[in-house]
Amino acid sequence: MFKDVADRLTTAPGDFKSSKPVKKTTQFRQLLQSPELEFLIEAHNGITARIGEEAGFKGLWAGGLCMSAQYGVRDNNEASWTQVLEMLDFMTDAVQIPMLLDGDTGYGNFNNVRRLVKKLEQRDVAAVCIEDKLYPKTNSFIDGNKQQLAEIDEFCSRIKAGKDAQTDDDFCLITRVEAFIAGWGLEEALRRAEAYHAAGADGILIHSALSVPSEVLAFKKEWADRCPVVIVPTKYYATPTEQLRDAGFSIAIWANHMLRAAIPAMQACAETLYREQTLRAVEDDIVPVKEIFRLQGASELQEAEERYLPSRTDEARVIVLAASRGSELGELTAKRPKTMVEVGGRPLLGHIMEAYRAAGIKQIAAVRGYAAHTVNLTGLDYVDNLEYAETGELMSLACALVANVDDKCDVFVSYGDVIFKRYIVDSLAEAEADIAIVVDTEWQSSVNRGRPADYVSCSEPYSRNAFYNKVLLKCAAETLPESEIHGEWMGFLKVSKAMLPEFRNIVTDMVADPAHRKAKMHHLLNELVARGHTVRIIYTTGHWLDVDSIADVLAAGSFA
Ligand code: SPV
Ligand code: MG
Repeated sequence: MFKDVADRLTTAPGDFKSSKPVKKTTQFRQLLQSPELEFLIEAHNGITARIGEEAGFKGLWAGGLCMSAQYGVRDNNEASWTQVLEMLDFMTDAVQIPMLLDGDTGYGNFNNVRRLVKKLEQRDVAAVCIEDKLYPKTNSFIDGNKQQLAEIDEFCSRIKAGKDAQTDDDFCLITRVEAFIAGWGLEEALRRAEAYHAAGADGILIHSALSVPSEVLAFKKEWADRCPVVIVPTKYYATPTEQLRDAGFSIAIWANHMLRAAIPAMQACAETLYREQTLRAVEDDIVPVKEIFRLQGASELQEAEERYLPSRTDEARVIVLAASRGSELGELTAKRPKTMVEVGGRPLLGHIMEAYRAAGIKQIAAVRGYAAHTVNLTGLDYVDNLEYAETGELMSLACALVANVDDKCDVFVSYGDVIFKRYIVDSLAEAEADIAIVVDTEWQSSVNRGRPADYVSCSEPYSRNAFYNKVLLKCAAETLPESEIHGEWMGFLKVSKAMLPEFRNIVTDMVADPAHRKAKMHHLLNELVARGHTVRIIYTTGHWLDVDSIADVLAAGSFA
């Protein structure tokens, strides 16, 4: 029967899809009733639970001593039982193996025990151990002989109430006999164990503070196999495990060893760092950060993100046309191109990069020209248009398309002097079209201010139905009769990966013609339409800003 438990699936923490092959309560009952000596390792939080499971343990002991110690308080019920429950939640979530809670005295009388059992079942805790002392208890290794034991009848009422409260037949209630700890001897220990067994306990934990196993061995000899007997060999640690095995104990609990192992490691690290004031002094003695990530199950989350998040990271890349100086900004662009002019403490190009990243697109290439060496933000790829002084935007686009012939993802194009909100990218990304552009319906303000802009005429003006009707571009120009204008193009263009090879051919074709060396992007749009391609219009309103003047730079600060 035990093989089933050993063969259980172990899964990464945070793995929501994993099924639970064997209920934790059933796993624990199998451990308790196994003819072999089984072992539980102490755990006091999610990560120690995970480490214990990874080491191969088939079960965990959520010990009161270490749980309270990790909170920095004493093992005297200073941590409330609900604070313990909260931690148990993290621990059971982190592992597939069962956990036995050290439930101290049951945190009160019979009524507290039945509520405890109910809550433990809800939290997937497989079993609880309660000890025959009074609330608030104290640790068994502190002044044991001053410890007051519970009345047998009263303690039995806690056991009965706990057993009656469980809804899962496999949930186990272990009772801990503290007679040796309190100095009452073997006879009292046996008398109590008998009463607890009769009250319904699934097992007896017989505890001893001696450095030799004489008390627990004597108990086991008399008790024989009336029910499984659990031990905590903390003080009689030198006892050969064979001796415990031969005596027929059911489970040995290594009750505080994770915390005790961690303490000297943490002390050494803290003392060294305090003294040396450099991380080099400890780096070789500690795990890399990625080991923490591994134990947390970070890779599972990354996989889930790929499954669930609408990430366009691998599906799109961006070309930012950023070669021109922008001489209209005067002194501001004497030593750097417009794309590197700072607004809100960061260059325009930095804002553009952030907006695309916020939309999940991380592959961004900027086409540099004027003062190329000053365009040096980290995290971007760069392509240089060496002829920037004699050519137009279309040549910059051609440079980028030729430099990257990987057509595995859609391409977004935008201008290096236009900042925008992520919403613009999202609406373009969602457009189901081989070629799409974003058009602002508030074109009138550009006309009124007499600013240069790319106006577009479309198959229909903006309306509530425009989205469903698939509006297409008719033409784009810097000047159009107002009666024909339906919007202003801000330079945002998306080309699908399917369309990309042909799109590249059209662009390279155009720039090969000397007449097109200074061509701008709207020339390309018209060429696409002339060649029979449909350019889908995505109408939006606002959420972007074109930096063409000093006044724009100031406005951009507040926009950003
Ligand atoms: C614990 O680990 O909290 C125990 C075992 O109850 S002992 O500390 O030995 O009492
Ligand atoms: Mg305890």
